[in-house]
Amino acid sequence: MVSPVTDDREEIALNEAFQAKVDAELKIEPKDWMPEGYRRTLIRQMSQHAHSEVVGMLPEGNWLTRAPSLKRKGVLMAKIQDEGGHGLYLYSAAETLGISRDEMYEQLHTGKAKYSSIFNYPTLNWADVGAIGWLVDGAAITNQIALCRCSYGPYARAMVKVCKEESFHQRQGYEIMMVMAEGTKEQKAMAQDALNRWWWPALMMFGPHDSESTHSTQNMKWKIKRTSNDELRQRFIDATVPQAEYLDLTIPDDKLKWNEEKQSYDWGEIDWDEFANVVAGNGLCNRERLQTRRDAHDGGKWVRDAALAYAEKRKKRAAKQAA
Ligand code: FAQ
Repeated sequence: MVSPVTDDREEIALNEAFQAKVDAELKIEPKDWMPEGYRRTLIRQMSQHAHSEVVGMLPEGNWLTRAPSLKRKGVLMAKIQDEGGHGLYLYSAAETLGISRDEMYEQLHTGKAKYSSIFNYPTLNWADVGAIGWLVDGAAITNQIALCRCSYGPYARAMVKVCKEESFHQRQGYEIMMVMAEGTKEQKAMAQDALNRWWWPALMMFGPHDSESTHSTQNMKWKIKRTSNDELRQRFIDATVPQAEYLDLTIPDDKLKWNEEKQSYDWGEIDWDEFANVVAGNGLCNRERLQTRRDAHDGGKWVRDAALAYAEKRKKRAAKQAA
């Protein structure tokens, strides 16, 4: 029998070897040994990310029947399908860590798992679809480019494909904003209104300040996170302000100012009470979003049952032919 002392030493050696591998920029793969905390935090983050992609289809889905032209409708449909696809890669990647898709769905549908706060805001006018592409996909890419270098192989590889698609999404959003900002006075006012409502929630996507972040220190050490919440948020602001200027739209932050010394923008403060409230489930659309997801899951049960019955039938037929 192995004594507890030997067990402890073995555990320490395994942890050291794991950290050395991470430090050497080698990828961790599903069958490799990994600390339990690494597995758990990855399941948490990747499943939250997958849920965000899937729930993220809903605010834009609201505009599919009212897109202003057939071309816009086709583009929007393709974008929303891409987001669904991102959710599927991420659920598959998370399954490699030993959690089932049913468990992840259960966590989402019972409100146990989080998803990004941003998707609990309503889409009130067509310019909101532009603002989502421009700002929400823009913020998502800023975060996800860093995740392409995440230490966990399946997550990092999924992010490469996701980023390529998100960059198309960002451009189509910006193009909608450009057309509206150059349009009639009313269209420009709609674009400004959308920017006013989406700016601060987009900044909240990067999570709490570094000093308040629960997972950052350990997850930076494990190279799951490569860049901190605050650094990414600043990177996004610095890239986005000139884009707003080009549109001749005003960012709703009277403290926003170029800082020559820092070579980046100073800006105001996020309303952290609003953030906490939305994350706690009390945002404008939290209940509606979750109910829509639950209804979609229940409504799709017959499709899953039929697919399983068909797979079973094929398996039996193949076994009979082989016999
Ligand atoms: N909303 O310790 P940290 C997209 C939670 S995809 C809700 O700093 P961490 C594509 C956090 O989970 C957008 N909860 O956490 C698209 C933690 O709670 P927990 C989603 C938030 O993980 C576009 C607690 O606060 N992207 O947009 C939020 O180190 C258009 C403490 O925070 C990803 O998920 C928030 N905003 O850093 C689709 C990227 N922020 O779990 C459709 C992957 C923080 O202990 C249309 N995720 N929390 O209960 C990440 O990079 C990280 O998880 C962060 C948070 C940066 C989001």
